[in-house]
Amino acid sequence: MRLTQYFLPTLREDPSEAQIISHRLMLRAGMMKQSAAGIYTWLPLGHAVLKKIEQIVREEQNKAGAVELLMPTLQSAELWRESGRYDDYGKEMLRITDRHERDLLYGPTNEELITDVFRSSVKSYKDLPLHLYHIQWKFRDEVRPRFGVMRGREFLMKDNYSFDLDFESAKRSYNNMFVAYLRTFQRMGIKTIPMKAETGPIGGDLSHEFILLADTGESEVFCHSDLLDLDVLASDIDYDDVQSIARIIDQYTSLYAATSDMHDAEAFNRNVPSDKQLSARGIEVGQVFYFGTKYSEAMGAKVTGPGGEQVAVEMGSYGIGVSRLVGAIIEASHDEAGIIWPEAVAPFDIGLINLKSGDSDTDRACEDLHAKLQNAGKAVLYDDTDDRAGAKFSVMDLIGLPKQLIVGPRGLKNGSVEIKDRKTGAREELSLDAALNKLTT
Ligand code: 5CA
Repeated sequence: MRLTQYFLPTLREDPSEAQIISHRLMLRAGMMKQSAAGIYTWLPLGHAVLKKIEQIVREEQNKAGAVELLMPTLQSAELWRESGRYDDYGKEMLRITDRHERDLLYGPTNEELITDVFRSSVKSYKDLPLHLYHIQWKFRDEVRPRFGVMRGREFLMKDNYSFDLDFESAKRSYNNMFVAYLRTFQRMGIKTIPMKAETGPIGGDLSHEFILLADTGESEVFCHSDLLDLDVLASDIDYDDVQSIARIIDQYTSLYAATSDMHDAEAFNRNVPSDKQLSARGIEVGQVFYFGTKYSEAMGAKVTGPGGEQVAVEMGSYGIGVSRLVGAIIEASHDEAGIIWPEAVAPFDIGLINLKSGDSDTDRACEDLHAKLQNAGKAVLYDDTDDRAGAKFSVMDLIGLPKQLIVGPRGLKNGSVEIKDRKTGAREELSLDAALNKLTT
C-alpha cells in the first residue's frame, strides 16, 4: 500500500481531549475519529488492527468448537420483558421506538436473543452441547464514556453462548472457553490473568474476568507473579481431553489472583510469598459467566432429556471486548515515540521508507522491494510521499509497524538498505537481497 494512496490522517500535536496514552496515540496515529461521545469512526489503520484482532478471536473460537452466526444490533423489547431485564437494565440501555410504536433497543448483550434462537429450533438433548457466537457492535449508554475505545458507548464485542444438558457439561463448556481465552490473548502478544469476578447484570454465580496488566488500567488487581510466566501456547490443545483442560484451569486458578472487588488481603498475605506478591492495575479485556438456567427457565428454553423429561438448558456466556483490545494492547505496548504493535495484530508487517522520493534510483529500488515483499505475502505500507526523512521516521515510529525498511540514495550507492526493529530500536545495514530474505523468512 502506497502512503500517497492511503488515508492516514496523523496529528502532530497531542489532542487535548485524550487522558490516557492509548487514546492519544490512536488519535495521533490516525486510527480513529470520535463522531459523538463514546462513538467512533474506525479509520483505515485502526480498522486494520480491529480486523486482525477479530480474526484471532474467530480462529480460537472455532478451534474450541464454537459456531459463528450474526445477530442484529437492534432487538425487540418483548424478549427482554420475558427475561425481566427490560426494566432492570436501566439507563444504560438505549431504547428506540419504531414508526409502529414498537419498542426496540440497541443490544447491550445478547442472552435473550440467542435463547430465543435456541428455543425455536433445538428440542432434544442429542443436539447438545451447542456453542454459538457472533462478533457484533453493542451499545451501552455509559454515564461517562472515556478513555477512547476502552470505555465507549458503541463497541465491538465477541459474545459466545453455551447450551448444555447438565452442570458437568456446562462446566466443560466454561473451561473450554476459559482456555480459548488464554490462547486468544497470548496469540495477540499480550498476557492476561483470569480473576474471579462479580457477575453484575448478566447474573449467575461463576465468573472470571481476564485482566491485562497496564499502569493505566481501571481496576486495581492483586496476584501471584508466577501467573505471568505461564505459557498456554507451549503445547497443542485438545478440547475433547477433559483432564488436560482441567489441568490448565487448575494451573491458573490455584494461584492467587483477584480484582479489588474480590480481594482478601489476609488470604493474599497467607498464600503468596512476599517476593511473589504483585499488586498492579489492569484492564478487563474479557469475561466469562456460568449462569445455569437463569434465562432458559424464564424464557422456556427446554429440551427433551434422555428419559423423555423436559429440561431447562444450562447456559453460560463469554465476552471479549474486541474494540477495547485495540486500546488495551497499546496501553501495554508503546514507548515515547508511539505504538509498538505485537506482530500478530500489526496493521502492516513492514513500513518501507523512501528517503528521497523523486530520486530515480531510490524510487526504483523501493518499487522493486515493495513488489517483492508483497509477492511474498507481506503487508507493506510504503511511504512514497515527498516529506522530509525526519517526518517519515516519526510517523513510522508513531504507527508502530514491527519492522521498518529504510532506503536512501547514500546506502544504495553501496548496495545497502537498513532494517529497523521498532520494538528494540536495533538497526541493521544489509544488502537488498539479504534484507528481503530477512523480512520474508
Ligand atoms: N454477555 C456477557 C458476555 S458475552 C457480557 O456482556 N459481558 S461483559 O459485560 O463483561 O462484556 C464483555 C466485554 O466487553 C468486557 O470484558 C469488555 O472487554 C468489553 N466491554 C464492556 N463494556 C465496554 C465498553 N463500554 N467499551 C468497550 N468495551 C466494553
